[in-house]
Amino acid sequence: MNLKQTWRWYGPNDPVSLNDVKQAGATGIVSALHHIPNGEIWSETEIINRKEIIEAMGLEWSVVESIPVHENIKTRSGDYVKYIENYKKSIENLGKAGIPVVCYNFMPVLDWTRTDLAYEMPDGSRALRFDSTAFAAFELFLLKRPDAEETYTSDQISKAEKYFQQLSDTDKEQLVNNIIAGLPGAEEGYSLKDFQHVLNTYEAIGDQELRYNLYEFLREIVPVAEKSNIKLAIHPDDPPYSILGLPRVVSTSEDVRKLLNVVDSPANGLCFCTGSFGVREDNNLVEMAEEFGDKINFIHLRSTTRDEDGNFYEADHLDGDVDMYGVMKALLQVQRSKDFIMPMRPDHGHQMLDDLNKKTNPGYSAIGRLRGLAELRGLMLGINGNK
Ligand code: DNO
Ligand code: MN
Repeated sequence: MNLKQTWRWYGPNDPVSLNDVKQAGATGIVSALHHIPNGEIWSETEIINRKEIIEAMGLEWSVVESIPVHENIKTRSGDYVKYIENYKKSIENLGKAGIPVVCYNFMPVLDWTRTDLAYEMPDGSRALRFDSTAFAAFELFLLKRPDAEETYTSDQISKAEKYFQQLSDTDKEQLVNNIIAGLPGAEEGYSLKDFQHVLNTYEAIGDQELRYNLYEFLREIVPVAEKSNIKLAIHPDDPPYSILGLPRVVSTSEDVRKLLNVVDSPANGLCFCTGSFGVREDNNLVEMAEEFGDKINFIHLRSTTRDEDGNFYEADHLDGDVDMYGVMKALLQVQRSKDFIMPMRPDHGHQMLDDLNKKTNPGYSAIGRLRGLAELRGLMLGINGNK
């Protein structure tokens, strides 16, 4: 079968226009109502407004990415009951508007995390990167998280210290912002002052507790999604390992297996993000595509180059450690019901060519993603032939 070629669009303020998206050859749009505060209901009117803007361009709103999950739901504290009810209402309203897929994630405190947003590649383009020494320098010497030292070896600590010493004040500020100010799509951003306070809300929440909170959330929202004809797609942890002492519960195949078993429904599905899962060597992406295929409700395709210290950078889509050919082949073989074409999007791209002179959303500039989509489309055609 084929995949639906989609493109993430941040709404009317996105520097990449819907017309640009059409020229990139995508037919579906992935979008969210970022102006609605986290936790509030997405009204039918707001949804219809966005839908009309997209359809006026001859495109389709294929996926919502994301309805953010309020921190109180993840910690099951404060007003979480109200926030779950609001979440259900937003799902129902999206169902009424006929939006087929809703993506979300359950990462504590931070959404995706990088230390460097302009890592220079040998060809002069710029990539996003996670450097564990830079991250340790942030955690140990800028945030000064009380228990942080226990999570590092003495070797890592001295490396981080050396790294920290050569940073200028501007570099330090930049590093803090890269990590906690909120990357595109992350609905929450923090300042160094608030950040430790937010981390403290997870004091009593370990792996088991976070899992429980996710599974309880699924038990509540999956039936509503199913009734509303919506397929949910949980985005994996990025990076797929614990950071800042916080638990992570969507990082491995075993995590996915468990959460899909909590509620057996076509509505309880996965966003198969190859770039995120691919940072762990023990995640065999081809096997995962085969095993979870009928529950993959949304696909993010990108590659990463990793090393054994947990460092990685975002490689070109057909380069790096992801076996994109194998993954694509496995995905194209997945059998789904006739009325569902799995939506995929090129997840991120390098800042390159003319975009190097523009202010762009990190990872979401036009030309790098256009290149990614074009390569992926060619790969698809090469595998499928003229089917
Ligand atoms: C990471 C990316 C992110 C993602 C955000 C919001 O792999 O896909 O940009 O979109 O976590 O969902
Ligand atoms: Mn992704």
